[in-house]
Amino acid sequence: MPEIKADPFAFPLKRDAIALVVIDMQRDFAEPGGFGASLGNDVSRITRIVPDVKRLIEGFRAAGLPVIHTMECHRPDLSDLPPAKRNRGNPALKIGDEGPMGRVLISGEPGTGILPELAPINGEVVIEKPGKGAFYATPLGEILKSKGIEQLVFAGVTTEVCVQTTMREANDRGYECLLAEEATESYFPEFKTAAISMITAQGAIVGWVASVDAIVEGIAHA
Ligand code: TIU
Repeated sequence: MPEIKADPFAFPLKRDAIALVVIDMQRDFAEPGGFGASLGNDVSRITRIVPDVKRLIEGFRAAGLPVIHTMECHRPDLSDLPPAKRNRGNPALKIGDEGPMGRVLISGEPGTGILPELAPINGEVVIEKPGKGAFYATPLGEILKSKGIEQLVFAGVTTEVCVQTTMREANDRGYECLLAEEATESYFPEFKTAAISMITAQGAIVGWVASVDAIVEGIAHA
């Protein structure tokens, strides 16, 4: 079986059953005036990974493998937004409020959209998710099943919140999970480091981590 050089040990690649999941590379997390900034975060940390995420996406497209995008967002009537989530963190702009990029994290608003450099192309699945995890209250599980996917590569933001939550959900559902190290980021560098340690500890208890180069090379040459 082909392998991808990874931590804590080589990732056993199933070339016909792997997909990329790009988590929440949305303007609301990466641009001033969005949700991430309203929570008091330095969003420039997020924009810096865009070239690496792009390289990974292009590697999957070139290999003819599925790319799935997620967006954290809610219905305009807020019926899928628990008050406990709306009120959490006391942000300057709450989810659903009118901000400089439209209503914060609401489906269809400009700020909720994926960064233009990383925009989905025709045929790629886009999952709108009301939670931090991409399996909760979404069709992701059924879509992966219908495509015969058994392994998932993860990129996107933030490493310890939506990426780690989704990796844990996927791991419990039987998927082998591989995180692309330079293609994920946190507002807190120490949280990214800690999340990667938690994921890969105890013999890859949640999953593996590898460089973008190792992943792109692995899927290209398998
Ligand atoms: N996508 C995602 O991670 N949503 C968050 O709210 N993350 C934070 O780190 N705030």
